Amino acid sequence: MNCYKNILKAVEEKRKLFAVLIDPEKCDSLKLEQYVDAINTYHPDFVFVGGSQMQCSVNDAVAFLKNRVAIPVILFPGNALQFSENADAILLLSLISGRNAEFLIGQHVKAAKMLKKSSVEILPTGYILIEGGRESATARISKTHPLSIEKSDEIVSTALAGEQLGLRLIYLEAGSGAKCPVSQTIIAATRAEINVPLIVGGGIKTRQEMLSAYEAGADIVVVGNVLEDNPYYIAEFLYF
Ligand code: 1GP
Repeated sequence: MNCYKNILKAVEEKRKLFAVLIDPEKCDSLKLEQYVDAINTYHPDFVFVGGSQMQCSVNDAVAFLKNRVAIPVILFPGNALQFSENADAILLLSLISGRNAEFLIGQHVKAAKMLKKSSVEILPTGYILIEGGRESATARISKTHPLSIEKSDEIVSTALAGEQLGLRLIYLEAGSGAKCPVSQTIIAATRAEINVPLIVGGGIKTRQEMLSAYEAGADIVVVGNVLEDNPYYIAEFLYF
């Protein structure tokens, strides 16, 4: 399976994609079973696994999921230690909205040799943190400031620079549990300038918010927080 090719194919066919984000730190085995059941019932396109806590271990959760779901399991790592050989792919996130070298390239240097040896598909991703109405774990841990929603030009230029550097996906992130998801204006302005697939996440709680993101030009919408209490809430997004 080649995840990137499948994403490009979906974009070409104008098929919107949906990813469920699971933070293993916030799940016991019963909750993971519920996620599996909900995923196998409502068929999202991907499951992303990761958390922003440094000590978060993803290996067990990835192995558990790989044995039970047919969709790609993609790592969404908070740092270089969050790796599992069992995953199908890894979003190799460079936090291009920030100026903390550790999250721009430092963690990547630490992981580079391990990634080269592994068969996990690498998805180089420009990760852009945008104000979401409250301080996000990403901002706190990376010690970077999110880009201001008042400066959509800066957000667009950051995305464009990421694409020019060769990053193959751009991720507009309002932060997990954001009060306000990334606005349609910002998504549309970014979409108008870049050609690579666009991921949008952070604070998306309703089907309407998901549809707004798609309408503005998101190719992949990511939802995590709102499913944590009840994974079957996936139906809100995928049961038509
Ligand atoms: C966070 O973009 C993801 O990194 C998803 O955000 O948890 O708010 O859905 P939520």
